[in-house]
Amino acid sequence: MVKVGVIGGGQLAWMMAPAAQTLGLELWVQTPDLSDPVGMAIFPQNMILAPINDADATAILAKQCDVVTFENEFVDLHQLAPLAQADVQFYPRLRSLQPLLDKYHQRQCFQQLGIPTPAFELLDTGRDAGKNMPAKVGSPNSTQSWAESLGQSWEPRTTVVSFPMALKARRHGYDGKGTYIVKTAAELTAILTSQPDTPWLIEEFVPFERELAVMAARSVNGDILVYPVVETQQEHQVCRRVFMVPGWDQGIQQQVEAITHTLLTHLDFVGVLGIEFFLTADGRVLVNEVAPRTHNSGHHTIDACVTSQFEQQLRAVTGLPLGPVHPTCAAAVMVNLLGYEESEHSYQAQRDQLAALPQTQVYWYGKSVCHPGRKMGHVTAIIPNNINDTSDTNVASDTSDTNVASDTNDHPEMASEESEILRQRLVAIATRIEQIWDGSG
Ligand code: AIR
Repeated sequence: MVKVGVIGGGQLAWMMAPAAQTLGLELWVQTPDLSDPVGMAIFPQNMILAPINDADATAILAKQCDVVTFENEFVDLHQLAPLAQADVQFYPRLRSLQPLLDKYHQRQCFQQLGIPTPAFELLDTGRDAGKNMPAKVGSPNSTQSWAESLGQSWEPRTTVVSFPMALKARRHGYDGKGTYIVKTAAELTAILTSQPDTPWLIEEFVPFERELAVMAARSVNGDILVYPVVETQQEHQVCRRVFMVPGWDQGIQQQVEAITHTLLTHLDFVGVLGIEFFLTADGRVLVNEVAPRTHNSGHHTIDACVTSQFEQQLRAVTGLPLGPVHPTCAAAVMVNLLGYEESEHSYQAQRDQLAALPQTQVYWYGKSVCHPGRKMGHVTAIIPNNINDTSDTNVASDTSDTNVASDTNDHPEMASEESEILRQRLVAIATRIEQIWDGSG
């Protein structure tokens, strides 16, 4: 039996477990805690309990496995390099990950490849390279603290990026952590002061029409498959909803496909990769970020596409042929169950109510603690291929007077009226799911 090691044991690893079973693979996972989500799906003896960036633990994991893959970016490539030299097979390869783990390096990579991306630069606060504190911090001659001087006089040192801007931690940012939309020098100062050791990147704020995403996979022999383009909606920089609706304008589809092929081929990537895009009012597609792993923008593929992103990842890294990526339904929506309070509740009543909705699957990650914005689970609802089957209409009509009304703007990027109707049905379903989850109805 082929054994696959996964570095990381969160929800993404957890959702790989059923796919591993389908493919007859054995899963091993390196994760800090027995109670991490993957612990619900694999035997404790298949868990190496250690921090994600502990390369000694990865060596132990690798000894058990034929191939090692990833479910997050929090690894230390320098530490892993000797393992790769000693013939541990990492997929994606470490050299494919190298340009992607640091958001500044990602942007440079896009630029070199001619892939459109927002203007960006390093945040130059006059510090020594690689450090975030300015050279003069604590200097006895200085009457102002660094933060004060920054707040009063800070200006970007080049003209590339100005306020409003996106401020991003170069590494370890995810699910809204480490990303801020900053409008003033005072806001910037407050953030930098609270996180003095973080290296930052700043980017032009793009007034996008919509955010799009795509999942794609590349096999060991270089085959590439691209899943249908989805629309994503974020709240406080955390993904909240993902819509899979057919009928995107052909020009958009082509730009997305071209970017995806360029990137996967250039990186000699093996595995699944997620790309997030901004769609501008004039129909241009800019790459926002790339995740070299399965991604929240692909959770719907479990219920709405022939091959889930999790099965695809395992197929790619074990040298199996990629599975078909086309939809099995007319349209789908994925809604994240984002924590809205500090608690240790299991939210059983809400989960039961969500599970009773038609054409709906609930995924609960089993996290013991809930924090605001934390991804506790997700729900996927589909509209079946027979779109006249309106068994979800009771949901739609329940909510017709709420958020739906605020989301009826024209949607010119959609090729047909039918697509727009499907999207509106999904918006109604998503609204109902959110009302049940956080009691906002
Ligand atoms: N993850 C990794 N990068 C981005 C995300 N969302 C997933 C992985 C990781 C988990 O989120 O599955 O293990 C961590 O979630 P949390 O809630 O513990 O921070």
